[in-house]
Amino acid sequence: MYTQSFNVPDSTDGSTLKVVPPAASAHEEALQTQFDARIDADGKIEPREWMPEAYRKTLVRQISQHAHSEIVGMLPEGNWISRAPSLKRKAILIAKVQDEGGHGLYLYSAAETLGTSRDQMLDALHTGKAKYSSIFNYPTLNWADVGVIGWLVDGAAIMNQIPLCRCSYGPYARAMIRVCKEESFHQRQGYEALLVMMQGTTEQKAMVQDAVNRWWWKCLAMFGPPDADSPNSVQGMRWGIKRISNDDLRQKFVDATVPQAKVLGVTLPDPDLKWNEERQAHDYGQIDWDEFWATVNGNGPCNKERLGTRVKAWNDGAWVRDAALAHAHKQQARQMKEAA
Ligand code: FAQ
Repeated sequence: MYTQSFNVPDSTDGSTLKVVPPAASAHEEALQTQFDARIDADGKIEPREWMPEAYRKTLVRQISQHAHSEIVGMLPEGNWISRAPSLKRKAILIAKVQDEGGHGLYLYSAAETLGTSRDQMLDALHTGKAKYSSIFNYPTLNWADVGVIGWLVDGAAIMNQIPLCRCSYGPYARAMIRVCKEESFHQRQGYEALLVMMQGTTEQKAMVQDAVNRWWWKCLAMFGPPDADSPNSVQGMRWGIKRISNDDLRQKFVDATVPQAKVLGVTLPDPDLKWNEERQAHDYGQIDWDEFWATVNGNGPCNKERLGTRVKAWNDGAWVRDAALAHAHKQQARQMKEAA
């Protein structure tokens, strides 16, 4: 399983050079030098400190996409709360989905420290301008999908997120520590639910295998495009935002998951999956990147449904926001009257 103890060192081949665009004035140049030195020393950048505009924009993009993924990610599993097979599983699932909502809130708060409001970020999500993880645009067809999301989707999410606990932007790094602890628990609960099903009837075992077949390749694609086609990676790594490349994380996920699949008793749906003695890693087959990009660009099986549900939730909640604002205004007016 993945825990906080999973970590790998940064590259030692000199590729961590933090190159940034040229500064506009002598003053800015000095600030830029300070910023570069902090990044090179693996220090943290905090909200009120000077940072290059491109660094700020990259962080808002990544953290807001991450926050959107968490709240859209509540939907596929949320569909099963009313159909959970027992009270115990229902209570666990409610708590898990609620945790994902909480992750969204920490992440929106971290992104707000960069000067973009939550309303702006949500507007970008609702109007289809902002991305969220491709993985949440696929349907959850049977109860085993809930276990497989915990095992594989949360497993992939942790693999990607543990290095983010060392991200150079302080609020994002600190938010990720708690998120990873909770995701690690989610991953274990998904695996445990599947272990139970795999000790059950032939039909239950078939449900687990079917869910694994449908989610495996989508989980590999979650890590993002191959390094050679990843436009944001080089700069993200130079700035200490990203610590490990998309392909390297994908490989670590494959290598960690193969023995888990064996214990569970399922087959990972890839005839090319095999141990490579020379690389000391598993070889695996071709990911369907056309399908990935179609999904990222809004044409996956559930994109419209997911976005529609989020927009409806936002509209339905308008009266709560209005009431909270009206209450805050009343309190402020009362305080001003008392102070006068
Ligand atoms: N889906 O140049 P790169 C979770 C986009 S949380 C959609 O490699 P970057 C918890 C990418 O944004 C899961 N779009 O980009 C949970 C970029 O587009 P842009 C989310 C994707 O930023 C579990 C373009 O492709 N986790 O699961 C995807 O360097 C269970 C080029 O890509 C995070 O967000 C994708 N899969 O690396 C909840 C972690 N991959 O923005 C409920 C933080 C790439 O230029 C239930 N984010 N794209 O228009 C990251 O680590 C990075 O942003 C990556 C992408 C690795 C996702």
